[in-house]
Amino acid sequence: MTASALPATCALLSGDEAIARGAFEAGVRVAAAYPGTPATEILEALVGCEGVHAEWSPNEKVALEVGIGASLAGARAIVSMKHVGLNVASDPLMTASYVGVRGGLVIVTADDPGMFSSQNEQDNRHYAPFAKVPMLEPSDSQEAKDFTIAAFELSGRFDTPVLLRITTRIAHSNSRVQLGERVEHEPTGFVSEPAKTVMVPGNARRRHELVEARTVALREYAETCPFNRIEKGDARIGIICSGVAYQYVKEVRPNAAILKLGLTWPLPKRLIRRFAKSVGKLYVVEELDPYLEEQIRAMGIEFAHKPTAPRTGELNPNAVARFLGSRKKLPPAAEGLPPRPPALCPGCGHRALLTALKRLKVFVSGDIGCYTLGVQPPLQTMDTCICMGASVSVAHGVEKATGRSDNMVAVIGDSTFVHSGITPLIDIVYNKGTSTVIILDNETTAMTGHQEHPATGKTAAREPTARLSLEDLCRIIGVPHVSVVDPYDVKQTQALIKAALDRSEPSVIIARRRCVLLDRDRVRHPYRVEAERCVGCGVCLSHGCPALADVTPKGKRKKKVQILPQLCASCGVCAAICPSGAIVKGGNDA
Ligand SMILES: Cc1ncc(C[n+]2csc(CCOP(=O)(O)OP(=O)(O)O)c2C)c(N)n1
Repeated sequence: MTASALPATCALLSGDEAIARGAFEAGVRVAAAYPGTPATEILEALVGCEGVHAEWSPNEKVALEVGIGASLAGARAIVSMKHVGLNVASDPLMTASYVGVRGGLVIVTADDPGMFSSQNEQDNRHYAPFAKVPMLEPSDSQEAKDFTIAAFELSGRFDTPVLLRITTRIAHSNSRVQLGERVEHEPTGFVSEPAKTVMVPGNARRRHELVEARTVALREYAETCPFNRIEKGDARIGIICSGVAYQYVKEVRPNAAILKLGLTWPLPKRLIRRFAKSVGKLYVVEELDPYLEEQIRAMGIEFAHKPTAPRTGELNPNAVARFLGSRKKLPPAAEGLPPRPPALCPGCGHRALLTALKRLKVFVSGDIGCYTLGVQPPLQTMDTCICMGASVSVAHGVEKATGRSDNMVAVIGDSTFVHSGITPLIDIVYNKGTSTVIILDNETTAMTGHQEHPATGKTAAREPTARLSLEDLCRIIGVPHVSVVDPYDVKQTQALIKAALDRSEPSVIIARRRCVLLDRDRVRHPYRVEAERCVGCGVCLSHGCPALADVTPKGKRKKKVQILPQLCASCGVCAAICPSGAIVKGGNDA
């Protein structure tokens, strides 16, 4: 069914959009997030909704604290982030569990099995028992909306933040959703109640007891929660599942008896026992960790399968069929498509900067953003990448271990710097480090789809606001050498980096070049190769620009390069690095 054929009360929504819709209908007042695939679209869908303040916070910890504040003022609040974002927000999460809520607080964690765009594939279901907060897991967009509304109700009823856990497939798959009206929830206003909201040990001890009592109440609720349901079927096989795994099970074993869990913490133990007793062979199908499996085994229930389900990567119907011993072979989702690894765009300022670093032959303490693609050939200029902000502190650690900072730079994007690069820079200055930090300022959060951040001077709604000056910030931190350079000027960039590396004081270089995708309408003057001057050295290919095609005839050593005018962004970086001056502006060499 196409979107246009849907009745007016229905819409074809992605899981992310459905969560946003659910929050809207539930009367949410405050939505805060930091971008991160696959959660980004939740906040984006809430921007501009009447009655909702939707903001990009500088990072996930701040976003959650904003949500806590809003909830304590009696408003409903939603906070969304990708799985690793919850690590950043885990400090407030653990204590928010003690404090509870006044409005209602829903925290969306969007996990990324298969790591389509993440640095790890941690299974955030573990956060629910860890923080002792209830967790709901929708299996499609309708449930994403319904569970969001239910999450707000649970939050208020049990005085707890509620975790709504989705995965990439749920976040980005579209399905039909029945729409409802918004129900307003007027904020009550903030009232002082230190025993609930000031977590000094004396208060926290009492609140911890309440958390334990809440867990007992939630366990009881889980037994009758309408989102945990048995689907009767051929009882020779019984399958326990949740989230996207439910969809795969339905595809592979449509007639099996199923226990579909929507509330996956705490688990409905009596319901699980009842189901286990009622079926022949019992299976649990889940993605990533044996989260359900271990809890159910701990209840003394055995499964027909050994613990051999794939523990890495994304599930799919064929993997589930194999696991359940089904001979059913389903067509793979995509067959025969050529692999298309992500690449830096032609004209990307990051490539220019990384080219300068490659020529200087320095180690690069890397970070997370488009520039991480510098790890791929032919650039291969990235030596570490751990988590957001780590480039700066890792470089400092290397310096303190080796006594050298002249052979390594830290590179970090503007959004990532604001997210978590500022404190490690303070650390360098405070602890007498001498590292060189390069902020790759493309004036946006490009990797996740061009979201605004404090240094772009625009809010989530693209309204003008105070613009954080990165250079002023670095100076005020106490960095003695702060400079700004256009990375397209490869020579000057190289000279600045060289000077910074030679110094025995910390330096920050801001390599500022607006993301090319933000300026698609810019007039371009494509470059071309002058065949007479080209010596065929292939140096121009070493920076990996997709606009440069290697058209060397088979068997020839001398390189022949062609610049594709339709791709050339006229940044001039290839011309700058060409040792024979064979690349010139103007025209088409095709
Ligand atoms: C804790 C955490 N939150 C969010 C993300 C998702 N993410 C990856 S890179 C990035 C920011 C990229 O922006 P920037 O640093 O400006 O670099 P650019 O992509 O623009 O080059 C984000 C939000 C993440 N990997 N980890």
